[in-house]
Amino acid sequence: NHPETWWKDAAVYQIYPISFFDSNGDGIGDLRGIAGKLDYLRDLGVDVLWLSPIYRSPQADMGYDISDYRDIDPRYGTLEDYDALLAGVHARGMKLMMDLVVNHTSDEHAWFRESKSSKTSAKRDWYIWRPPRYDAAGNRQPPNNWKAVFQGSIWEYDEASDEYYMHLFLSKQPDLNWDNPAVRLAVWDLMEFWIARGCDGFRMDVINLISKVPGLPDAPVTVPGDTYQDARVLFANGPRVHEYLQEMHREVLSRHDMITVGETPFTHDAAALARYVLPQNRELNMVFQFELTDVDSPRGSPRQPFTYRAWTLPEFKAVVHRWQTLQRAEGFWNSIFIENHDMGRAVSRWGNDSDAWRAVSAKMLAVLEVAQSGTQYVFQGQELGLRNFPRAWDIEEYKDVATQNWYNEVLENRRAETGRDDVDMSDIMDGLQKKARDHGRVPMQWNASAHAGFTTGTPWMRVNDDYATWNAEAQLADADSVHAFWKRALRLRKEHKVLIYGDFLLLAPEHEEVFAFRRIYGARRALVLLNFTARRVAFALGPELPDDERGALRLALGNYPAGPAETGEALGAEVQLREYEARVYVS
Ligand code: ISL
Ligand code: CA
Repeated sequence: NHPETWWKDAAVYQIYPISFFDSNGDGIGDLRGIAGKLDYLRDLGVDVLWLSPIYRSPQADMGYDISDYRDIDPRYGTLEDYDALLAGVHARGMKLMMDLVVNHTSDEHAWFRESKSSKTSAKRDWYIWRPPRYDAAGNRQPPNNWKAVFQGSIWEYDEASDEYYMHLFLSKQPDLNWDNPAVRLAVWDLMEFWIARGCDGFRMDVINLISKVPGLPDAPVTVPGDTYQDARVLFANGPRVHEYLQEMHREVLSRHDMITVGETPFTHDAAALARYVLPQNRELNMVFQFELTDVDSPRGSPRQPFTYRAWTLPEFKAVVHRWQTLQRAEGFWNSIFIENHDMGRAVSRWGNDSDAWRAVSAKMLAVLEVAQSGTQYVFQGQELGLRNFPRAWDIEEYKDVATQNWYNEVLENRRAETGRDDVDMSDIMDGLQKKARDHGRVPMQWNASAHAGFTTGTPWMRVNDDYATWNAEAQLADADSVHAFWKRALRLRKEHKVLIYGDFLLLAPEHEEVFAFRRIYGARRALVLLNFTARRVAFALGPELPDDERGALRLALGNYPAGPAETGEALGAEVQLREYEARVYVS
């Protein structure tokens, strides 16, 4: 049921181009900068690079607002630089995925300009236009009450035509109308453009939002009094999304051997998300589901971005378990990730980023990742155990429009409620310090020189304060570093296919300190023990572990330097786990 395939074995490394490496001193990472770091990536054990968007863009949302799908943004380079980068990637036996952002374009895209130009324009129906509604008092209102992901209404009024257009994100990101077949053809065509240039796969931005519910009914009122309401249940997994992805598969993907992953936020419905992936449906290889990285988010409506909720290990384990065992018999395939450019750093959320425990807990989280079944994703800097920037940083240091809009909305509301200017925003700053998208977007920490060696100029965003001691150069010189550990962990995964393909069996689901699980692949076995606390824990291995299996298991990886990893020590009935200790046993 699980034929081994290159894209299942692959370790994918996500590059956030603006912050990876600046080759020309303008403070902005670029394609030549990436090309200069390919040996670093290959040495780490990376098979596939995924580049966040590099297309021409006004950068209202860091390139997730594309004004020309067939060109490189000048700040990143040229099409020639792209070809040279791709050649360098392929020469090292690696592959390259592009970010396909086609739920929406920029409002500066030629398609939208034409659509907006008049109600009778040939491309009017390429976007989602609706007339106003009028309330009882005769005031003009948006067509429905949906709240945009980045706050405010999803509708922007166009004076000239007296209509509104839909944007689930910023008003500078109008949604394409996928119900129009001409739009779909245009998307297939731009995919072929990049495939012809040699790209090997696509990560598809918010692909579960492309089909809108007919009639665009109002969302249920979850916060009485609020003008705009949380509409996630209405905009995720719309009625025709599978029809469209099957068409994409038929028209484009089936003709090429590619890696595809759909980003599917705003729902945790596992059965609904499995439909995108099950091989018989002929859609995508896998999706990014966010149930796990939402474990520390408030439940229910309204959506509260960047708000931290204390989580427990049993609930975290239950989510991992659900996805690891989801419809495996039918061929479901997972993507394994715990960081990306839209969230805080893993060590600061799920580990312990204090100086004492940062390295060891970052390694423990590396084990959590490589020991799960699925395609492995590593976000830039995760291999160094980079952590969130400090609470002391001012709101001005946060560059993300989602952060700014959230902060400003709360600020205005509090000012209106209290009638004062100097309202307390410390709780919002606490949430941002934990969860803002900005933490994944600070410049990469290459060495101890000025600006972490990221640029010789002035970086577009402030570099995290700890770069002098915490950087790639220092870690490459240290056999015990987080980087060295990730390299070993990625290699171990390749050597023991049980880690990639094996069945997943959760042990001690209610244990509040230790995450323990078994893996089984044919005759091969693995046992994984992770102590999620800064305490020593004695963990009893119960009767779930058969005696012959216990006898065959040998320690293959551990995150304590002089630990039993080197001794090949066999398993006792009780294991003494040190603070944040992680162990992988294999047979
Ligand atoms: O970042 C989030 C919280 O503020 C997510 O809800 C995010 O908006 C969602 O995962 C969709 O993300 C993707 O599409 C966005 C873009 O801003 C993100 O960077 C991208 O990953 C719109 O294109
Ligand atoms: Ca540059």
